[in-house]
Amino acid sequence: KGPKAELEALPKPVTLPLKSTALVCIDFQKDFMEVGGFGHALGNDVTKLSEECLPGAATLLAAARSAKITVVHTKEAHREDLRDCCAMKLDGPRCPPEGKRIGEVLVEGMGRLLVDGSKGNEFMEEAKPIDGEIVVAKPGKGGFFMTGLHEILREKGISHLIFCGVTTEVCVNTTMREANDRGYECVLVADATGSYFPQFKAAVLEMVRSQGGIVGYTVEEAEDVAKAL
Ligand code: C5J
Repeated sequence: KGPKAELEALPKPVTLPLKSTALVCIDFQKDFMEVGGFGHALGNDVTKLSEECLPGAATLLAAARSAKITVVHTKEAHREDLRDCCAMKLDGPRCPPEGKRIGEVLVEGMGRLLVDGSKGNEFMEEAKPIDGEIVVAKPGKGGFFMTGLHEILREKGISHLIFCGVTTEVCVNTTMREANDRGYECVLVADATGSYFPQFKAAVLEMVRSQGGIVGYTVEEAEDVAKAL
């Protein structure tokens, strides 16, 4: 019942019932997309990410807002006292030369790495939430871990998720797999997701849609999703 969107997805077409579809924007934060953030602290070239996926994300957001579908934004964020950051994560990925860890400052003006409320933890302008949209702060890579996201989506009767965000092989892939296990139909939009590693992004897209859509579906262009909505 109600309006539906038909998507030319891979490995097969998918039908999205709009009332029960949500757009999920994963971690479009300065921490991953700007110099001085967490992605930079891990030794990545963060400069290409915005160009790669923000125009696509903005297209999806505009389409979702005009179709009035549910919009969710996640952010990877820790509390100021880091009590929600386990020792493994705190001591784990650190890269030379600075070797900064979560909660430390890499570049003045960006604030503490991955800490809620710091400049670097803010959303990118092009993918900022607006009033009425759901914002979920997550201490892990997956959007469902310690967040209540499943309960929020269930209460709204959501069954289908359109995914965009960064980075493709870390938080986007993890969240999609969590969603798949919880029974959501998942669609990943290729030009609205970004990775520091093109080969990892390509591998995720291929993995997701392999074996008849083992973790979900993929669509190449946000514009095609926008037209369908
Ligand atoms: C990472 C993310 N890469 N949002 N987080 O640590 O993908």
